[in-house]
Amino acid sequence: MRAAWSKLLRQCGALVLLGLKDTGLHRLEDTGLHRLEDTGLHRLEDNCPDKNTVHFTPMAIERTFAMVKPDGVRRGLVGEIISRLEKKGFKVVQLKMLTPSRELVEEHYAEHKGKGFFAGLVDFLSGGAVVAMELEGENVIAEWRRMMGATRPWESAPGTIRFEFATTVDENVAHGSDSPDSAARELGIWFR
Ligand code: RTP
Ligand code: MG
Repeated sequence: MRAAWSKLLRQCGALVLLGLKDTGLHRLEDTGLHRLEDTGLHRLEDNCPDKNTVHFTPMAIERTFAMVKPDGVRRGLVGEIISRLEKKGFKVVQLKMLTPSRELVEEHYAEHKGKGFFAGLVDFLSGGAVVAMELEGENVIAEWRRMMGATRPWESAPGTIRFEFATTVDENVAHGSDSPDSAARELGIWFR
């Protein structure tokens, strides 16, 4: 906390202290809270736009559904992928290995029903063991998608999972929910 304060003061100067009083937060020591996290406010904005107010971004602790697809399991990438998640600071709160039924995969990918690649996608996903996970962390829905990289591996950014470990769109190693609604829906399907 002190480090964050002094970094902010270095960046924004003493005027920030006036702004702090205006927020009612004043000095953190006076509140009996010792960590920024305890306030429910997190991440000091770096830009200090008006020099009179301290801007906070509220924490967004989310949960999402993640999966290592059959190609990832077959190729022994489960440890690598979980390791990346843990090093990033995300928590694996539920995990199971299973070979999903066609029905489960069809429900999971319901939005793609009718598309040309749907049958092949269902064959592939139900054709081997997968590792299904519930993840928790700050902005984990979008961040896990960013860690995976673009759907088509050749469009994914260097360093992402799909860039590092995949070459085809059909077998792209990992899955992540694409929105809060998808995360709730998919967690309900896989961990009901
Ligand atoms: P995922 O759901 O598996 O995390 O992948 P995503 O959101 O990045 O991509 P999405 O559009 O949801 O597509 C689901 C999976 O379908 C396969 N796909 N094939 N041949 C094609 O044009 C095509 N488009 C999509 C991919 O395996 C993709 O991950
Ligand atoms: Mg998707």
